[in-house]
Amino acid sequence: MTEWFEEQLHPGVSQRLSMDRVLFRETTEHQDLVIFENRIFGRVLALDGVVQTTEGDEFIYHEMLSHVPILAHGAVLRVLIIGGGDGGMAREALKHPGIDEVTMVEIDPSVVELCRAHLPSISAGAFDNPRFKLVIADGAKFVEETDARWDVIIIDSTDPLGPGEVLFSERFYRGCKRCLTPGGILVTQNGVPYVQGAEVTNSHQRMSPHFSDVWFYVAPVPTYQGGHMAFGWATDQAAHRAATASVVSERFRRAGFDTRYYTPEVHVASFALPANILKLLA
Ligand code: AG3
Repeated sequence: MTEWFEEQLHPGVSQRLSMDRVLFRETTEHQDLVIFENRIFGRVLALDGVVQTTEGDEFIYHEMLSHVPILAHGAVLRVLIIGGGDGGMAREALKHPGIDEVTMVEIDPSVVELCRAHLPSISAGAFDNPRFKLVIADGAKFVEETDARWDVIIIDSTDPLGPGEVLFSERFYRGCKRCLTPGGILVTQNGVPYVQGAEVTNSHQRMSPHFSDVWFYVAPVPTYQGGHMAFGWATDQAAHRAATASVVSERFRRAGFDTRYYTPEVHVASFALPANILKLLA
């Protein structure tokens, strides 16, 4: 009999994926973790009952949350990832030859170890890249204490439940601002607005005191049920969001790698918000 993984993240709806093969299941110090194989999405990582990433659709999320800020900025040397234990975000950021260092601050070392063992296609060697630095720490504390600075900060978090909750607080956004170089960009995983609209409203309110340009951009990620996912965007350099497809395209060409979802045209278009999402901006 097929065993099903059932995600009940939103009251009143659920998403089920067949667990065609369970590769690993464990309760770590921080969360409940399962890695299984599904015939449509390939290997799937779920934490505390919520799908975090799948081999099938991770490219949309990881490409959009890395290449949009990096290519909009145009001169990124250092990237900080908060969360991101599966390594997919680090993999994408490291594709930019101009980036000297990618630091990833993950709270749960077992996510990194287990993804390295059972989901190696996601990190694809990123953890062994000499430009990659892993810090096992609480990201919220880290941004308040470190003396280092980054040009782009990517929040690759879970939803605002459990260990991920502080990563949606005003205090955390203030910490991120503190660690950005002038004109640096903060981007965040900000939920699926159709079913998690309050996350957009809250993050917009909580980022606005610290940044002059706060916005969202969108992409649909099939296993993040409910339509578009929203990504938060915060910077003091308004010109970054206005970077045109031709400017971005020249930077992308120079970076010299291929993508599966990201294109310069999609980059620019992703900042156009549908009316129902615009309405969530306070
Ligand atoms: N973290 C984002 C998970 C969001 C899932 N939530 C949801 N369906 N609303 C992904 C980690 C990938 N590196």
